Amino acid sequence: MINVIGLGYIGLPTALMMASHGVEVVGTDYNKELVETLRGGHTTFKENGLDELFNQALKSGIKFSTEYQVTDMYIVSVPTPYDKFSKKVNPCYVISAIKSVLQVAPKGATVVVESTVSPGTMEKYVRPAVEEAGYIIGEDINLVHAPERIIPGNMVYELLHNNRTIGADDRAIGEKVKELYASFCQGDIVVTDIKTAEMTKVVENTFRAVNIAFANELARICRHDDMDVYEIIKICNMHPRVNILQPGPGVGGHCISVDPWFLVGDYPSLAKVIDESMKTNDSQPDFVLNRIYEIMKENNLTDVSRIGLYGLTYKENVDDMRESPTLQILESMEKHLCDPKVKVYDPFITKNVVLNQMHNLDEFLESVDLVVILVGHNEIIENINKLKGKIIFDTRKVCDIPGVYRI
Ligand code: SAJ
Repeated sequence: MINVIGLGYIGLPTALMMASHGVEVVGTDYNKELVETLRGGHTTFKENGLDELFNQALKSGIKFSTEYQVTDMYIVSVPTPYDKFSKKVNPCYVISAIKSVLQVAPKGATVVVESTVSPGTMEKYVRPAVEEAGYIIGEDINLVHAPERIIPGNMVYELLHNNRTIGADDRAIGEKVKELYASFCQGDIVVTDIKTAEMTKVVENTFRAVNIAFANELARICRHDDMDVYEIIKICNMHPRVNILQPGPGVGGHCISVDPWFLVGDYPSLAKVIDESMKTNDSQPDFVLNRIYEIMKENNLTDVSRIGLYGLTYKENVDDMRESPTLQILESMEKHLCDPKVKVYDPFITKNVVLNQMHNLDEFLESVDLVVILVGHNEIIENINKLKGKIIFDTRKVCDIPGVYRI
């Protein structure tokens, strides 16, 4: 039996995937309400194919609990927040999950940490915590790091098809964990050491962050001299060895906007390109806000309440608002305007989370003159015709109506 600890964005789909491939799984989370929701037959967030996978896993007998189970294999998938000032990872949830595992785990059990951690976290924080608790690593308990790599919006497909990395002290333990993941994963699974596994995960997300920062910087250069950044990137990407990502209103989510800071925090004098890239991405919402003010001026728009921000999530077709560029824009507006009367709408966010939030696309569009597309949800792409007659600022290049403003 496998006990998956932490049933959030990564733990839940992983637990469901294993269960639906014949593995006996108990998912554990300390959040009673979340466990009750799952027991009641409902998923806790929206994701392509998640509900179908959930039903399959239920049929295969997956169980949910607030209790840690007695078993020989644990997968820990709990949040790893980072300290905004020191830029370092805060491994407190990983450590407390492992300490709880130790209280029930039989001798020789394996704990696989899937949560993203900065390189060296297992060595600097997790090992000492286990040893202080009186356990011998490699005898009483085995530690493994198997970072997740799935992208929100396409998690179910990527869980099945992505290649994976497993970092273990002991090759045989690494192979045992590989066998478990191979029960559902059709990609290649590489077994390496723990620190390499930690580093690869952070490097992958850093590569993407730096590439997006490059695209955002190009957007600023092109705006300065009125060039079309999208056309330029499109042509450059026709070169066989160039692959530039897209500029946008900023970088959100809990991965690309966070993980690269771990390297800056740990190697401040070495991680220069990364530091600058993160600063560029973090200042992109303010760049977009200035653009909104410019467009208002150009169109003699003075009534802020006739401006509509479309999209609150960090990217398209997900319901996750962590580090969302829209929230950052609203925060900056608040600083400038005190009470931003701007209207906000997102089809994925049904609860009221910000002021002047609307819950119907038609009503939202009727109430504004300038529509700022901050997230390219399918809904807006399917309803592009409804934008005719509006002033449109499209930060995601999803709308081709003539006269549309771009980043
Ligand atoms: N974004 C751009 N321009 C682009 C692509 C993305 O501005 O061309 C923005 C998005 O709008 C979003 C942010 O970047 O605000 C991050 O979105 P994303 O789709 O690039 O990535 P995440 O954070 O949803 O998922 C990433 C993935 N990492 C890589 O692709 C290297 C995923 O595979 C990881 O599993 C995930 O981080 C994670 O959990 O670490």
